[in-house]
Amino acid sequence: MVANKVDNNERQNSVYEFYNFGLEEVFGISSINGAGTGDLLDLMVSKFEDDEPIEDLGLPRIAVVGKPNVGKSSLTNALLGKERNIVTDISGTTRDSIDTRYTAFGFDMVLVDTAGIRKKSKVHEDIEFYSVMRSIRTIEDCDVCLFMIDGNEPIQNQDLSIFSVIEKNKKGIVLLVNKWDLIDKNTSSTKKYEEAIKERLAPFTDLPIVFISALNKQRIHKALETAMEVFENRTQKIPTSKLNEIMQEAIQKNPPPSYKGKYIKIKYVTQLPTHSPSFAFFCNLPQYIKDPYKRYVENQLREHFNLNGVPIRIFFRKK
Ligand SMILES: Nc1nc2c(ncn2[C@@H]2O[C@H](COP(=O)(O)OP(=O)(O)O)[C@@H](O)[C@H]2O)c(=O)[nH]1
Ligand SMILES: [Mg+2]
Repeated sequence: MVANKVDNNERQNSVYEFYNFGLEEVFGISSINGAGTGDLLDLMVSKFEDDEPIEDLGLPRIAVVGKPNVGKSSLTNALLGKERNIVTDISGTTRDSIDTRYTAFGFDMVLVDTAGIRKKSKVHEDIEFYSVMRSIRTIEDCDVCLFMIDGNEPIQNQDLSIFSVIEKNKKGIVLLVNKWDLIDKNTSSTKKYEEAIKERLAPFTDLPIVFISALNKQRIHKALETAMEVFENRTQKIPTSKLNEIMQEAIQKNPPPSYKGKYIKIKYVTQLPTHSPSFAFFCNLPQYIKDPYKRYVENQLREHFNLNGVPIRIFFRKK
């Protein structure tokens, strides 16, 4: 099927991309370096192609992701109101991510708990390697990630690596700061913590943050509500007329700087028919539009439209 083919190519590309930007750093996998890496990745991708989709009802897929022991399984268990056998402390065991349809309190979604993304100095066995890759696949296969960190500690490099995977895959993000029950609220305000996190997540800081306790079931429904808001933001289609009305004004206020005496004219903008919001700006000399201007355009889009929790793509194309 053609559609499948595209998906698989996308998946393969993102696997390669991920490998390039720091598989080793995140997972400590050094054993697949060197010659034959491409072959191994090909093999791995073809393995994924054999896997059957567990359930495809077209429901929003909300995945709980984060490093080991942040409380992912505790959250899914708290929401589902039952203990399921996915909490594991046994070193070397591997589990698939588990999909559960969640229909309580007016929600209808697939809740996905992932096996932990483990940091290890070396991963020898194939099965462990596949398990690590499944965590990436969990991110690739979902719509919105409940990206969970531990409120007891500053955000870690491993957290940031997971955040990059989500962002690079343009998935919706809700940041969940868990174990908030353990925090002495007198000395640590949410506001301070929020500012500190955003500093580390920059430049992508237009995302909702929910402080929760999976243990005490505090604000766990708020977490899901926020995930659904991000889902809506991510699937919205902005009418071209509205988009142009707003963005032309922003462009007029601050036009792209001319380059070597050449005047750059942005003629119109349209949202592309992609899964996550992408915008194409058509102009005479797209090659002369630099990053600072791209950032300006992105900030303007975020200011005028609700793209909270949604990484976006912006293209400048010749017209
Ligand atoms: N105090 C506190 N402990 C929590 C909370 N959520 C999870 N934990 C504990 O953190 C540990 C790891 O939780 P688990 O759900 O297995 O984490 P996972 O590896 O991300 O799935 C367990 O001992 C949990 O009881 C929370 O909100 N508050
Ligand atoms: Mg778990």
